[in-house]
Amino acid sequence: MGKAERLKKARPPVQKNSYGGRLPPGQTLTEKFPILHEGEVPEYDLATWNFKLFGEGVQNREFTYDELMQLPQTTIVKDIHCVTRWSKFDNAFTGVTIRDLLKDFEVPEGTKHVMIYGDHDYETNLPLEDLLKEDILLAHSYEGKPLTAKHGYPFRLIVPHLYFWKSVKWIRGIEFLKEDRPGFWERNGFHNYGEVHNEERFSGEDLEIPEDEWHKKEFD
Ligand SMILES: Nc1nc2c(c(=O)[nH]1)N[C@H]1C(S)=C(S)[C@@H](COP(=O)(O)O)O[C@H]1N2
Ligand SMILES: [Mo]
Repeated sequence: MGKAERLKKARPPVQKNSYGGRLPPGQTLTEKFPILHEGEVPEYDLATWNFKLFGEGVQNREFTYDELMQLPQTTIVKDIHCVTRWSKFDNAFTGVTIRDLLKDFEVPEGTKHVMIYGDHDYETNLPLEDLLKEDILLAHSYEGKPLTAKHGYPFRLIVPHLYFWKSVKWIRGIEFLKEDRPGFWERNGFHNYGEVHNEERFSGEDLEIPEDEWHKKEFD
């Protein structure tokens, strides 16, 4: 059974408090930081690590780790929401906003979507408009300390308004697309967009169920 199928079968947690609507429907608040991903945690040599912007009609750009660290630095404090039903309030992430990253970059005319790539072979799609919101961050630090390997060191994306599967860990590049294409979870039963307050969890038939499957998993 796939992950989307398992999540659909799980029981919803009792929702006692929505914190004035701040906690999206069907979510449970946690103070821990669960760790979820497919595959192995990558190891890197920062001297050879790189980050790429590419796509049809794009003047490809490549950044080294040092080049990214020299760009303007921003800290955002945001709530995060995982489709497996945990939410965590007030997370401080520091890094480079996508707006700053793309300041001297020409997005080709007609680009409507992007694919975000992370190791190992993870990908997720976003509308370009969402990528360009002011709080979308290429983050290197969490609560003032470098991201741990399991949370995405050296860089991860943070997309606060969508479920956390869109926040690619170990990010390596962004592809600019004229036409939308589903990413990994989007091909495996998850919603194409994933807005948290609308509960856009699954594709296809209407969602039920939550699961707090993260309880069985790792966290820190
Ligand atoms: N490269 C990569 N990024 C990923 C994933 C993954 O499997 N690989 N999983 C996603 C999912 S489903 C979630 S919920 C979050 C979890 O981030 P965390 O482990 O820091 O809580 O990472 C997202 N980013
Ligand atoms: Mo997830």
